[in-house]
Amino acid sequence: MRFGPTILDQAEYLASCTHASAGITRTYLSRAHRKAGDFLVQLMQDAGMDAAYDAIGNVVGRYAGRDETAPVIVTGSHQDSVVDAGRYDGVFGILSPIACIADLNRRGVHPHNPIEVVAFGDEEGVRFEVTMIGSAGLAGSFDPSWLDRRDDQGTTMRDALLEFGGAPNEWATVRRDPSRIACFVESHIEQGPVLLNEGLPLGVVTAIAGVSRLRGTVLGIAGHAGTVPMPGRRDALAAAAEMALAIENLALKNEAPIVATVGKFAVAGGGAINVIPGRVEFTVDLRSPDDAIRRDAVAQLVDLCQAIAKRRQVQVEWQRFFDLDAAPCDEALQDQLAHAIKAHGVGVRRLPSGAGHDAMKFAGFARIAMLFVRCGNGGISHNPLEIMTAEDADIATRVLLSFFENFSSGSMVASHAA
Ligand code: HGY
Ligand code: MN
Ligand code: MN
Repeated sequence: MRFGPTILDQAEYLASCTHASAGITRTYLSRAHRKAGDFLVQLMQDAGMDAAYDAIGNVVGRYAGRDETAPVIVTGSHQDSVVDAGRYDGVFGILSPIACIADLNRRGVHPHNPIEVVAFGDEEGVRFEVTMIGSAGLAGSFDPSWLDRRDDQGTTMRDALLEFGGAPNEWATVRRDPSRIACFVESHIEQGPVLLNEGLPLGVVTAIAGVSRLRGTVLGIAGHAGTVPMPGRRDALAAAAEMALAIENLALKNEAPIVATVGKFAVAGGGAINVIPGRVEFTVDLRSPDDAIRRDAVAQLVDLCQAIAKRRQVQVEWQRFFDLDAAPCDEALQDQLAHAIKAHGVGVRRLPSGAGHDAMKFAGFARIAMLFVRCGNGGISHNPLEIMTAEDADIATRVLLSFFENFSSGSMVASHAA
């Protein structure tokens, strides 16, 4: 195997770039980000790329094309992780293209188009609760008001960037000219069981599900746990818990393809064993490949929670802080990936992505494509049990390399499409 074992070793090193006492947690602009970023800058330079951090903490490596005036193939994924993460989410989509470039460089080969590999500083949104900051920077949707957002220590993104060595006031310099981008292509572990169940190492993504994220705040009346009679309590936690179950039920019972998750749930101030909770905050992440269905489900969710609040004589307020439409992948690019997969003797499987990815940020800005790679352990991800094999890392990298070497900015000739 040319690539697989080395990539897994590199992923192992990146797993050591963590700021958690146990497990893998690497958030945007942390020291762990810096350690991982410095490693990736070196890896890109060793692969023959010009590499450096950009103003907002992305690591960008560029490999010259035979025609330096040709539009750039941009590829990459995110270096940051969720809390207590797996090893490969995001990271594989950085290491695999670097391995491709290193191979081209070793052979003295330059594809027609220049290639840029990007390690996006933030995609998961753990630190500042805004996601895909890095890819938003390149794709022109970075919102400078994010620089005033604070993490749970009260540090603003602006100050964190300055401390990291970034240049917050130069955020606009990161934006690409869309006419100079040939495509954005991202390799990523599937984070689901489809390829595993069908015995396939690779898949071509057809579209990425749209997502809505909201924060609900339930306001009841705090009270003495021992003296307030049960009837008539304005228990914010009990109300919020009923809302969380109603949200789960909405997604479960809906024929339409919807997934909904209450991922964060907290009593304001942490709560106390002998106090009836007066204020509870929780988050909702709702997704669907169909934007109209997603929007309708969010409206239903708000109504359901309002009815629960009314019956329990509490209030519920919503802050909608993230909305991203479903992102279709370019058909011609899908065909080019499918062709490369077929050329390596692997069955072609096209499938949607339930997980969000940096590629979504480029939808409407550039043509996008994604290559999925099989996950083991039932497809589990956002979990330390996330695994992939060296064989799958290897075939995915060989297919991506073939995509780069045969890239055509036009559409594939139909007979070639798999
Ligand atoms: O949430 C997602 O789908 C991605 O992992 N950030
Ligand atoms: Mn993720
Ligand atoms: Mn990811």
